[in-house]
Amino acid sequence: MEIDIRKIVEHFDIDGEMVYEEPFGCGHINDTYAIYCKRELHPPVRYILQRINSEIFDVDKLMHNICLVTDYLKEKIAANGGDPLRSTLTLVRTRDGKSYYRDSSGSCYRIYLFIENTVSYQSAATREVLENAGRAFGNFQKLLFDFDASKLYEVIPNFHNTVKRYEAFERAIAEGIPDRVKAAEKEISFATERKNYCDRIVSKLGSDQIPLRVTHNDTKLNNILMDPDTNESVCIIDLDTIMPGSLLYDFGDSIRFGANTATEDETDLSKVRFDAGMYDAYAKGFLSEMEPYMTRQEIDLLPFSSVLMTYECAIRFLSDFLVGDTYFKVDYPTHNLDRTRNQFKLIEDMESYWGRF
Ligand code: ADP
Ligand code: GN1
Ligand code: MG
Repeated sequence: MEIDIRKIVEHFDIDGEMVYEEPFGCGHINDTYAIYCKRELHPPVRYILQRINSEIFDVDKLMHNICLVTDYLKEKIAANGGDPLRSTLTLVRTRDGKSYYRDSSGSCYRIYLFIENTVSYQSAATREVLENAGRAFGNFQKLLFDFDASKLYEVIPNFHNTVKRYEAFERAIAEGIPDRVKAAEKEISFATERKNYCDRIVSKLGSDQIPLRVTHNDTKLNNILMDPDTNESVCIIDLDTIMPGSLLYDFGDSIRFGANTATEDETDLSKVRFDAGMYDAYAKGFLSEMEPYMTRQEIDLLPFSSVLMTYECAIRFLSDFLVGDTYFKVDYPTHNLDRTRNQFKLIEDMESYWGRF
């Protein structure tokens, strides 16, 4: 579908006149563009425009959550002496004061201020980066510690409910494309052998042992913008999945991505390894912020959460491969199967380091 970006941008209260746009970033869900604008008497300015994936999100609920959370974070950041325009996302309103614009075809768009002089890493960086990422996500949890979780919609119900994810995987095997089911026999067996992992966290969620908290739920390294000179975290982005959940989801998902020696898309599996030093670095940063607030069980489950979140992501990639790639963006027909193999290699490595759980 051809999108007239200029027409969309006209609906927003931006500073300046749009000159051109370019596709931006490597997300699997939304379409992201950098928008370049010229201004009189001031240097040019960029914005981030996103077409929100309304196939998977209820956009009203999603934007409700993002507005509440960013407003709350801005107050806290300012009270702590930080810069609320750089340390969290800032939405640019539409000319009629809304947080997003819906066009006549039903597509939904939002604009954020572009946070300049930052990078987002696509794969394991250095231990220093991982420690800083851990501190950033720990701090994010801490800032949201008193936020009333009941104000947030569960924007994708059961997002990290691994038991439900497994049920969806079983449906994908039963109803998937027969050739694909056959091609993925080995991977299906790998997943089925570990079915007993699925309920270990979700069955205790909401108890004293694993309290329900406000969590980010998509804590990939590329969802943090970092200062390229100091490697300090600047801003946590991609707030689409903020909702009630377990801190273990956030921790484990960061390890899945950040302690992999290769990217999630690497097909040469000899390059895909679990780096325990990266794990330690991330854990050190995360615990430096959050340990006093965590329960014993949460601390004990940190290694397992890394395996579980890798497993859950892998069965989501695998299910999507089986049904014909309807959820994650893919570049070629076996992309989701390759991602699955990559994640399973990582699990094998984690299991040989920690033992089977
Ligand atoms: P997705 O949900 O598709 O992953 P993201 O919100 O994570 O979309 O955005 C995709 C990429 O765009 C990010 O990884 C980051 O590189 C870049 N990005 C997003 N928001 C901003 C921002 N406000 N300033 C600068 N870069 C951003
Ligand atoms: C998606 O939006 P993005 O690319 O940051 C997905 C995550 C997966 C991740 C795997 C809303 O994240 O849950 O872990 O891909 N987000 C959604 O790379 O499904
Ligand atoms: Mg993202």
